[in-house]
Amino acid sequence: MLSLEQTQTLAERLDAALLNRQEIGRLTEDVADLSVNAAYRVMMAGIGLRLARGEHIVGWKMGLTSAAKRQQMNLDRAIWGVLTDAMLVPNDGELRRADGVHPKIEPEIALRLGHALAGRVTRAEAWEAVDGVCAALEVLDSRYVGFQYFSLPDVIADNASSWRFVLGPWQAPCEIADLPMTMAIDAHVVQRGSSADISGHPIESLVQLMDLLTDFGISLPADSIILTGAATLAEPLRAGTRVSLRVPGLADVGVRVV
Ligand code: OOG
Ligand code: MG
Repeated sequence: MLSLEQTQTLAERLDAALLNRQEIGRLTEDVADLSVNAAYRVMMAGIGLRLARGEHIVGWKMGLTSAAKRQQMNLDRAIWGVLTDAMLVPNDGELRRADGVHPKIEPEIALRLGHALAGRVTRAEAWEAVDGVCAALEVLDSRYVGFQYFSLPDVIADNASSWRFVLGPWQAPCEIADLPMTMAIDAHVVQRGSSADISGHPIESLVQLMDLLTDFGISLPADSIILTGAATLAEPLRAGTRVSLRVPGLADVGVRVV
């Protein structure tokens, strides 16, 4: 088992990589037996460092909720990470490519909670708690060399590769079971998927998140934002482009990369 001191040291290593935009070797190169649970503790210690710098937790992300992404990363399970206010880019705002190392962008659906949620929930209970939905873009940027981590503990400790996110305008909960999702870079469609590719249904990602968080005694306050996971593979982010996501029934979301 990882001591508190070791947990903190690994979190600081990842945090320094984030701040200095410097790739580092995988944690499991040093700690071969890093477990999934220990990796989540490293992640939370890293979030603690950000909170100490004045950031606030605004939500949670689910990752690897699509079969295509699990296959691409050769990992078999959905994972969660934390979203802070410093990671939020305004809709159609500017994102500096040079602030990242090797960022990639992916199309998602976001949910917002109207009231707090604690413990395991059914799909119906999860949906009842949702008071807003929107199209969203997540920008990933692994802290590991070449965006290669190969193992669940490595990517979990690295806050599930999360870096930035963009939300479309919130709207009242509507049918989101099987919406086409089209991501474009400038005028070129680069990824097409369906909201059904997200855990079968995006609300299932929230059910899974509550399941996973129960093990850590974490509950979600009202107003929490949930990124439910990508519907397709991610695309490299290039300066001088605009990335947009169209989901019929939801308002468009976009970001300008400079
Ligand atoms: C892990 C994060 C995956 C998603 O939406 O599936 C993720 C990664 O791809 O590095 O955010
Ligand atoms: Mg994602």
